[in-house]
Amino acid sequence: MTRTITSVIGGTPATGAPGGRLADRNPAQLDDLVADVELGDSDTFVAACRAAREAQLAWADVPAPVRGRAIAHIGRVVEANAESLAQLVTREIGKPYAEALGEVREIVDTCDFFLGEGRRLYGQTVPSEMPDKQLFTFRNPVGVAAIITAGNFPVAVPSWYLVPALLCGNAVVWKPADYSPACGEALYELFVRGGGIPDGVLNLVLADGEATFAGLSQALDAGYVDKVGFTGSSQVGSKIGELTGRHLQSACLELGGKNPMVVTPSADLDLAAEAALFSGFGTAGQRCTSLGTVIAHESVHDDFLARFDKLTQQAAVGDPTQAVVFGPMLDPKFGERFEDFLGWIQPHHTVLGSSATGRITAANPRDGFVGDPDAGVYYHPTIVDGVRETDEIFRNETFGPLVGVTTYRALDEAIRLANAPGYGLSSSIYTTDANDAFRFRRGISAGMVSINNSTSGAEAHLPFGGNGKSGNGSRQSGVWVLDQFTRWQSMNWDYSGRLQKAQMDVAELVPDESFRLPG
Ligand code: UN1
Repeated sequence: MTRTITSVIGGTPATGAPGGRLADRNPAQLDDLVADVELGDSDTFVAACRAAREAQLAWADVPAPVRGRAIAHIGRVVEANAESLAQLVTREIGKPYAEALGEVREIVDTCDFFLGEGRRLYGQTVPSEMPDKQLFTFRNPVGVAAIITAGNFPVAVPSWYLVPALLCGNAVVWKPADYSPACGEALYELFVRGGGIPDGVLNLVLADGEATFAGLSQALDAGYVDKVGFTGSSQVGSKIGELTGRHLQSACLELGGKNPMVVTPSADLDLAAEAALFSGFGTAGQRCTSLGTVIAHESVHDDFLARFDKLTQQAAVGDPTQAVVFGPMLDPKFGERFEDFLGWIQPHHTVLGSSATGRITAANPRDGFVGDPDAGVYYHPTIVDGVRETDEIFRNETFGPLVGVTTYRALDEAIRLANAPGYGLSSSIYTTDANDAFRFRRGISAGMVSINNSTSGAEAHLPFGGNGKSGNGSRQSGVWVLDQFTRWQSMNWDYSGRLQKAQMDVAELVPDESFRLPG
């Protein structure tokens, strides 16, 4: 069944396809047309921001506990639609169904966390330095939030923005990835209908990256946007940071990663290999938290690699509706780019993990492939051993099923290697030595650290985000994201009936500085 989907501005579909039409295909079965998409252009984006601006003040006047109830309703309606939403995620971006269900769960978890925040959105009462005066703090909504998200988590990661942004009283313009528009439309419907969100408070824009950037720039110039949230590549993230910086705004940026896993001599190697398989190849290596490089102590390198290779060779790859470790690339364009990354493999590398490298086809088969490889865009899992610090493969994110492996001698060297690519999203260490664990935590530049767990699988109520090329230090999830979608306002109230001047009219108790206890 193919549906036509469009942007929605102020509750009204924006038809006419000013940005052209797009055939949204199932990457596991390219002849399956998921949706016929009418794309918007930069004007569509601006119009959506204007509609959000018009709706925002009335939404901010809805009491926060009532907004919290809307979030509660959204959580329940997502739960009631979990299977169909997960099926759509699998169909549109090829995420294996079990994982897609987990992704839907992450929306529900996020709603469960924030529904109570509506009754809690605390400010403080603070003592004044003067009598008959009281100080207060309030959290105010920022205003209009423009949210631009990737399609590797087409519904969970957007919910990390939309849920707290709406809860805090902001109006939102959401632009999902151009390869996950159907998931975008479904989530939009669940939020608006399931939450009873008024027209204009949440707007959906389906557009390509260029039109979005131009529209965002115009909307910022027009003063329609107060906050930008972006999940995607470091390259586009830095352009968005530059643009918002010119408007004296700081965007919430969640960017790429080159996430390291250190395997120490005391590690449980079976556990480490299982984690490397899950975080290296789950979602075909297309999570921002995917494992980039294993940094194994030289004494356990061979043993670890043998186990990791065996698990990878045996892993079920293929049709994402079946029980597989990973399915196709999110979209054919990621397959094309992955071919470039495979070009970084050098003669000094040893390649393991599959019966071949490159695209899986009938002519370039993967042993045990589940389904018909020629129907979709599938790639062999690729382990590249012997990577060096100067290699492109070591230094850059390789969005796709590729994991590098290198060695170290002393933990300080492992930490240095782990930080060297300059990202800083997620990281992991396998050890049973508490000193190693804490030294690693202290030395690693990443925003997230796993001890005896993979680099993926962050829970929805801990701060999520990175440093360096992975982001500008903004954090999503839990109470920490409230600082992205509210601004602190301080208020002082003087009821003394006088002008009491701060710092000047302050009483002082006089100490006897010469006092000493009797010797
Ligand atoms: C992402 O890839 O953008 O920790 C987010 C994880 C998931 C979220 C990843 N819960 O892997």
